[in-house]
Formats: sequence, structure tokens, C-alpha cells
Amino acid sequence: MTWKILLLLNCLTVLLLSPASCVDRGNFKTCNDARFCKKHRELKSDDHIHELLVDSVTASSAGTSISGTVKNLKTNDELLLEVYGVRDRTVRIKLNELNPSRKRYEVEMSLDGTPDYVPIKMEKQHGQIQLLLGDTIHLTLHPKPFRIDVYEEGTLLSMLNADNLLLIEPMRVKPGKVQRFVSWISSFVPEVDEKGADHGEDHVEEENHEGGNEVKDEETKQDDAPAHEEERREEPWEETFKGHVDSKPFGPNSIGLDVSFIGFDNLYGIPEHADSLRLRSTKANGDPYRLYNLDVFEYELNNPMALYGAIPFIIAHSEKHTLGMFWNNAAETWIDIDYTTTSTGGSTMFGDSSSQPKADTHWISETGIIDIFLFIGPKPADVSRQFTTIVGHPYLPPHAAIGYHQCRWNYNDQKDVQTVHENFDHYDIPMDVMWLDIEYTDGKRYFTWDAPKFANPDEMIKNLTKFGRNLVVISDPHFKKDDNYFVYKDLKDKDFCVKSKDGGNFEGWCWPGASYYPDFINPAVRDWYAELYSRETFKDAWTWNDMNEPSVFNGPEVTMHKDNIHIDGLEHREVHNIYGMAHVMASFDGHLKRHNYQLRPFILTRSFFAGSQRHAAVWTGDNTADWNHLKIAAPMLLSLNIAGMTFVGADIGGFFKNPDAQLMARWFQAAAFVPFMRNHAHIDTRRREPWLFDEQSMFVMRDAVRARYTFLPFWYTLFFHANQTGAPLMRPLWYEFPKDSTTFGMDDEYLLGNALLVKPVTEENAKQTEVYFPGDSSENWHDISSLQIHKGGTKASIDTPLQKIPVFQRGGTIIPRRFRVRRSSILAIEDPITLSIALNDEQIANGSLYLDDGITRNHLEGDYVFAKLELKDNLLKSRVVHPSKKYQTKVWLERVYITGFKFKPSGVEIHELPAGERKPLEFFYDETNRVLTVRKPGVNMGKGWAIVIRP
Ligand code: NBV
Repeated sequence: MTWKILLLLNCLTVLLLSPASCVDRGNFKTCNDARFCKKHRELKSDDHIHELLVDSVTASSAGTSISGTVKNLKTNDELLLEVYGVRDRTVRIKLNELNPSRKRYEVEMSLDGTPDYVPIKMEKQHGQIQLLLGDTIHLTLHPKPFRIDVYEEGTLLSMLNADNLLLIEPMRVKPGKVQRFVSWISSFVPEVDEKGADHGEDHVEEENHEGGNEVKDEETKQDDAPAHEEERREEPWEETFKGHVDSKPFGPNSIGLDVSFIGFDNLYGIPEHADSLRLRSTKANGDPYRLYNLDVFEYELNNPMALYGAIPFIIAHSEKHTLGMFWNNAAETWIDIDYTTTSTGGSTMFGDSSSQPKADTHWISETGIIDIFLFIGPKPADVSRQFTTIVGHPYLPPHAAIGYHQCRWNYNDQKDVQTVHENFDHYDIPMDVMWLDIEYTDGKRYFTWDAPKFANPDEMIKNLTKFGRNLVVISDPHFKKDDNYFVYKDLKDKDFCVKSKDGGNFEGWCWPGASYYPDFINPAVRDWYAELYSRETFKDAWTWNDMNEPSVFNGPEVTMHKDNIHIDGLEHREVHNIYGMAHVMASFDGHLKRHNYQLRPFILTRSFFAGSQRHAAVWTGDNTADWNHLKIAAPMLLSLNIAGMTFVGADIGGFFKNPDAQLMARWFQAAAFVPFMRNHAHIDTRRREPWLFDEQSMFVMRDAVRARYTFLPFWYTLFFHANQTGAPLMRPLWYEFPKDSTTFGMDDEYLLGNALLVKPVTEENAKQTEVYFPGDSSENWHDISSLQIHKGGTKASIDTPLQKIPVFQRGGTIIPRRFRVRRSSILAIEDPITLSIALNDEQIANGSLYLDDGITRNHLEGDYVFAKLELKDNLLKSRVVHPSKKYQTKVWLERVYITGFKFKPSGVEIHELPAGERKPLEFFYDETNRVLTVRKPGVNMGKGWAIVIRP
């Protein structure tokens, strides 16, 4: 079948399946289809007992790690164990083959530099090894069966290999293959491996898709091999799925380990799945959660199937403690979850007979090494900080990127873009960014323009930028095979393509037809690709990297063959989950370079891995115009947020199908309160700009966008916090109320920072929605529209007419806002601020404000203002804890609005700090609602000041 036919079929599927279609599950593997997953899942506890050879354990000369040998008593395979102390209550544990016949891939791209190792003390006692990290954390290494217990202040928190599911299948080298690849992978294939996979001259064999010949070759050499060897040799090297043969030239070399979290009965994380935030037990029925970046057409909800991105990071949470674990592996990974108790099986390993909850996880990856980071917490915010110290903090986006984005597949031509942009002004709806999908290109050749339709891209971009707006254009990682296309030619001439297993350039089918894919894992390819962004007519556009799982229409599971080859002979299977991240790193770099490292880039990516937050925003891909998809957005975005990927959103309206006005309006409202707000739709859907709906719905959509813009100073401050500490922008309720167990299973409402509680309306025709107000009775939740106050620990039915967005400000917080309506956010960046203050029972509130120019990278040189705000004892103070170096802010304080204020003041005065002249201020007290409004303090927000409220 030619690529054209395939492409046509794909398009037909897109067109025809629409009305009631769903994912074609048969296109994607189940655990049973992935031989390594099935094998690990079927392991029994006594199949592979390992022993740590205590005498082999030594400390490194720097004292920051220990290493030793772990032996599989069934197979005699030897593993290298390494344990490292890492600053800030973090432990790194690695298990690798001691003498691999081929170097196993270790992922570094996910890490934000080398971790900061700290001393870890070792004591050998009673045949066990104790490791001490700081004063409170200790690890016990039990030699036989090998197990690692992790304690904090004497409390057992986690056990590794308690179920003896540890297994690392040794890498082997397929004799026939080596001859073919020797020029490629010479650096990776040592002489002769000890396990008998002799790849010397004598054993050159023909490639055999049935598998077996090469294995026989091993058999002849090991007639009296033990049973496990027999098993190993009997397992075919190759694997076939839907006609695609995976040659597996290095044999099955999967890894697996069980990790239990003791005292925990809630697990979260491991995005991306279209599922509830709290991970469900996968043991009893169904598949484990799968992490394998895939382009899933019309994905289904509430299941553990893989989606576009993968972050192998899990959080265990209980009322007492929060713990995190990062499984740093970029291969296909499956995670089984089970909630049990410590009493099961009458085990004595817990020291006492009392039963406590236990969350068991079983991690299974197709290749690579076991590289675990354990983050000891103890609170959710500690875990976020500890994890993002290792994988990097989210970058600070340009201010415009946090405004409203208008996208569709496609805006047809330059005039279309201009008309849409003008209509936003006509209907008075703020908008920051217009987007162009694949049709803007000359025949899906990225970095070119369809000249007749986009005759003057520079002019088009200028027409936007002069109104403070921006343009994003899509750029996918498949390059059309066409010798007249300069990118393709260069890619080929420079030999920068991903290779297929036979060493030729890998050719896959995607939008442009037959295409080549750059090997982004190669740093030189990233440098080359980065340069493309400096092309004259692309210089001022931001970027959308789509299809970078990578999507390959004619590949297994719509992606690349696992035995494709990257730099240094790496197999695609080893790097699959970081391909998209590497693509984005190159784009980010390209954006930095083209503006001399002066401007902040904006990139949206569909595929991602742990660490992608350093460079890009993510959206949840091709959702559908249906209420259930609106509902799943919150759990999906929360899961990403707690896994460090904070700048996220879901397509407003749903990508496939046509939303009606009500769904569209509710989607706008929900999206106004998530980090990334973009309206986007499939090419075959009806146009859905707000003014194309009835007037009432249009007003609701407009109000939602305007509401978002009033909160942009708060959002921007949250983005700054995330950038400094890794704290999520969107937080599950338990993140701020770790002891409130009612919240542990909730994901239909959430917090923004610590201050706003949001309950999106996701039911059709909902007249009311039930809201739970977290915390104890000392908490007050102020309804931002009705001003009604709700106590923590209660539930209420909130009326939800179409205009209503249920949002509540937490008593005790101060939120900076802006109320002037402008066409784009950057035009408002110097507009004055209103402080919305919601008081708690003690009449106290705290908050902060971050300000900078919104565009440049000067903030990295300290050019920003950061002020801490506090209201206490009737004194509202702003302390500039970070005064700007060069950036002079013009932002001033326009209004202070205090809800829950208990008395009518006799006077209000302002003065600059430390001891400026006091000036009286106008104020108004609304006794019924207990709201105090102070008018025009007028003070510059770059300076410290105080407002005195007199009783
Ligand atoms: O580039 C076209 C689309 C894009 O609009 C969408 O947002 C991506 O998720 N793209 C996928 C490719 C085709 C989807 C059927």
C-alpha cells in the first residue's frame, strides 16, 4: 500500500468516524501484547530471589554513595547496586547489570544537571547495611532476599523489592545483527559477552524474522545450561504486533521492580492518562498504567492507556506524610498499582502485628536501567521542590502566553487571520495569541509558507504584534521526502536522520507523505534544527511542536519502530519517551538563539517527559466536544501539575466534533481557570469563535476571558513561584490540606496556588453544583461573585446559572488583579493593580506580587519586582523583598478590596515605607456584605508602602 492510500485512509477515518467514534484499541498494545510486560506481571514472589553480597558493598571516596553487587540466585546474573545521598531529603538508587554485554541507556536529558550529592553514612551491622542520610532518614539494605527499607524518624515509609519482583534480563547481542550493525554500534558492543552471545566472526548468520536461529547458536554452546538459560534461549528474540516485526537485536532485556509505600493508601501522578487523579488499583482487572508516548486517535476516558506524554513520577500521600518517586527511564513502561494492607500474608517484615495501609507499585520497563529517586517529603510542597530540583523547574513564560489563545485547524489565509483578530476587538474580547496549524505551510513542509495564501507573513505578524498580539505556527518533526525541500535535503546531506534497523534513513508516513525524522537525541541535530527558527519569516512567530511522540502513520502503534537507530547505535526503544522532549529542547534553543538570548520563548508541545517543563507548555491533545471530556480535563491537568508540568491546558470546546453553545460556554469558564487557555478545533468542525454563537453565550464566553484577564497578575505571580520552587499552579485540594482525608479522592474541584478554589461546571444544564470547602472550621471560603462565606469542612450546593463560575477565595489570602479591559495582556502590563483580600477569622491575610517586563529574559539578571503583602492588625503592608535592578515598574495600586472585614473604619491612610508622609484615602464600607473598598492609594508597586486602617 502506498503512503498516499494510507494517508487517505487516515483522513477518511478522521472524517467518517467522527459522530460516535472512539479509539481503535486494537491499534495499541495491551500488557499481554507486550511480552516483557506480561512476563513481569506473571512473576511470582519466589521466581527470582536476589542476594546483596554484603562484603562487596563499599562507600565512594567522596562518601556520597555506596555500591555493591546483587546476585540473582536463580540465574547467577550479577547487578550493580548504587545508592546516593542527594541534597534535600532525596535518595537515588540505581540497579544495572554489573557487566552488561552492551551498555544500557541511562537517561540524562530529564535531569537538570548533575544532582547535588551529599554524604550518606554506611554502617554494617548484624549482616545488614544501614545507610544514614542526614539525621532522620535511614535505609536498611537486607541482603537475602535483597530488599531496601526506607525510614524517616524510625517510621517505615517504603520498601523496594519486598515482593521479590526485581528482575533485570541481561542484554544479549544477536549474532547476525552485530555483523550488520558493527559499523554503527562499535562503541556500544564490547568483545564477547559473558552470557555466551558470542558475536565473533564465526557466528555470522542471516537475519531471521522467525527468531530462533541465533538462539540455537547459543544453545549449541550451552548444552548443560540450567533451566532458566533454557527458558531464556527458548524465548524468541523478535516480537510482532499487527504485522510489525521488532527484531530486538539485543534480546529481551527488560527491567522491573516492586516498590511499596507503607502507611499510604493514595497514589497520584504518572501522567499522561485520561483518568481520575487518584490512581486506581490495576491489579484485579485490566492493564497496568502504561507510559509510552503515542498519538492516540480519539482517546477514551477513564482507562490506563498510554497517551502523548510520559512522566514516570508518582506521589504517595497519607494524612501524615507525602512521598515521591521518580523512575528515570525513557523506555516503554507499565505500572501496576494495588492498595493492600501490611498484614496480608502474615508477613513479619513490618515489625508489629498491627495492620496499616500499603500502596504497592510494580514498575516494568522494556530496557534501560533502574534509576530511582525517592523524595522523602514530608509535605506535598516538599516533594514538588525535591522532584523539580532534580528534573528542573518550570520556565517562566512570556506574559502573553498566559492570556487567551485562539487556534483552529486551520485559519485559511492571511485575510482570515486578520479578520479573526479584528473581530476580537469588535466584540471586545481580549486575545493574546493567534495560531496557525499545518495548512499554512507549502504542502506540509515546515519552515515554509503556502505563498499564495500567506503572501506576506511578516506583514501578518506585524499586524498582530502592533496590537500586542502574537502568532504561533505549528512545526512537526516529520520532514517531507522531497529533494527540492531544503530542510529535507539538509537533513539527509548531514546524515541527521533517525535510521531504520538496516542502517538506511528511516522513512515513515505522516501528513506530508513519505518523511524523514531528525534524530533529536543527537545534540548536533538539535543545534542544526535550532538554526531553522532563525529563518527570516519565522523569526517573530512562536512555536507549536505537534506529532512528536513521534507520530508515524504506518508505524507500530502509530509511532516509530523500536529497533530504529539513533546516535551511538541507541535503539529507539531506549529513548522513545524522550524523543518529543529532545525536539522541544531544540526548538527552545532555536528561539533563544534567534533573539540573542534576549527574549523568552513560547513553545507548546504534545509529547513530553519529566523535565519538559523547563522548555514548554503542554496540552492534552485531541479531546472531544463532549461533557465527559470537559470533566476529565481537571484530573488530567492536576496530574500533570503535581508531576512538575505546570503550564498545561485542554482544547476549549473539544478538538473533535462540534460543541453546542452551552458546552462551549462552560468550557470557556473552566479554561479561564487553568494555566493554558486555548480554543482549538479539528479542520472538519464548524467555526467556533465566540461571536459565532448566540449573543447570550457569546457574552458568557467573553466574561470568562475577561475574568481570566482580571486574574493575570495572580497567575503571573503563580508562574513565578512555580519557576522558583516547582510548586504546581493547579493543586489538588489535599496538596494544601494534606490532613483532610475527604479530599483525597476528589478531582472535580481544585486550587490555584493556595488561594482560589475552583469548581468548574461540567454537567449539562446544571442548575447547581455541590462544592466541598476543604480544611477545618477555621477556614473561610469567600464566593468571589456572591460574597457569601463558607466554612471549611462543609459542603454547599451552589447555584450555577450559565453566567456563574464557582470560584472561592480562601480567607487569609491576598490576590493581585487588574480590572481594565484591553485587547491583549501585554498592553495591560503596566496597568494598575487591585488587591483582592479575603480575611480569615483573625482578620489576617497574606499574598505576593511578581512584576517584570513580561517579554525579556532580564528577570534572570534580577530585573523584576517581588513584593510580599500582608494585612494584620489593620495594617496592610507591601514589602518589596526583591527590588528590581534596572526594570522600573510603572504599576501602581488602584484599589484595595477587602471581604470579611468586620468594622467600619474611622479613617484610612497610606504612607511609603519606611516612614513616608501619611495621606488620607477615600474608602467605602459595605456593612451588609462586610466589604471594605479603599480607593486610589496610588502608590507605586515597586516600592514598599503601608495602609493604616483606623478602627
Ligand atoms: O495539525 C493538525 C492536528 C492538530 O490540530 C491537533 O491539535 C494535534 O493534536 N494534529 C494533531 C494532527 C492531526 C489530528 C487528527
